[in-house]
Amino acid sequence: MNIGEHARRAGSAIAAMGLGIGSLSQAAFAQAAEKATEAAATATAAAGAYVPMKPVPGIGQPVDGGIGFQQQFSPNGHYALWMHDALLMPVITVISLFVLGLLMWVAYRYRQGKNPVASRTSHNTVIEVVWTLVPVLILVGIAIPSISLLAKQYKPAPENALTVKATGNQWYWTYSYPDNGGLEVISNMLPDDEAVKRGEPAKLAVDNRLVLPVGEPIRLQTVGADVIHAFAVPSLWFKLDAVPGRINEKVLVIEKAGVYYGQCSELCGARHGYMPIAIEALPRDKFNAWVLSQGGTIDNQPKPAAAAAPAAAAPAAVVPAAAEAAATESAAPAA
Ligand SMILES: [Cu+2]
Repeated sequence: MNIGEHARRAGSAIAAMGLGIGSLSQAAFAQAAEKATEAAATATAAAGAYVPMKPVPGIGQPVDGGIGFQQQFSPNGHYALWMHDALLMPVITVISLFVLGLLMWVAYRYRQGKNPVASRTSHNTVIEVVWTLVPVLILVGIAIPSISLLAKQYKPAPENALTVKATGNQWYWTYSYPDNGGLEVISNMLPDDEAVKRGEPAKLAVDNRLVLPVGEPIRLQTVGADVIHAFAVPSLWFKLDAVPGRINEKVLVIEKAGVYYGQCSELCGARHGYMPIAIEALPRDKFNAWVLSQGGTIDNQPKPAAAAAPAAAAPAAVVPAAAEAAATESAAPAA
């Protein structure tokens, strides 16, 4: 059973109880929620030890002879790939062919041998209006989806999202999980023979992967420990600079469980090409089991407070009605 679901239900149940028993204090509620989370975590720990997932060939990694984008596994990735494949490429192709055709036609039709007397035409209002208006319309047509893609990429993660921080070092990555007891993972590239032995692509496989839950928004933060690096995973449409002295953040949603490879994408020194990224996306319960197996905790997750929030908001809506009733009641004896 999905642990998030489990504790959410537990949280809602407790919240409902809290509604019924008005005397149940906030602290007692928090304690009860914590116990429910603990119980869920223990159940998850018993579910089984973590075994690194095998990657699927051609998924989440480059393919031989590939010239296009990798298959996408995030909502922004689908949108951006659609924009590239269905909008930009056709527009570029049509314009390039049109200009090429025009040039060839002019060079042939108006060659000196066939056209000894050059035209003296210098203005043509219709053509001038057309060649101004048509490019403007094309650019507006591109700008609308382009700006909306930008907006989607800048949309911050929801408040209760899991936070994970990727730190670029010369020349490896460290991943920390502040929501999971500050768990930290150091990730180094595997030697080629070891990668191949494990059925993974050489120069992309790592010893310890960045394990993330699938199907939920993740607040992925990046920072550089020494120089500027960039955290980039093509199949998740994710690229974010890791700059010393500042934290960048972007939301990441991975739609499907699997292994996704990426690389540092900012020239960061001699071994820039040897600090790959390997993300393993797991269902929530398996992710929690992995966290526990690494010595982390499930404190902020699975968000009993977040699940209780709508329930907690409900009584607020009820209050005015209750107050109204009380007011009527108190007014009644006076009448
Ligand atoms: Cu780097």
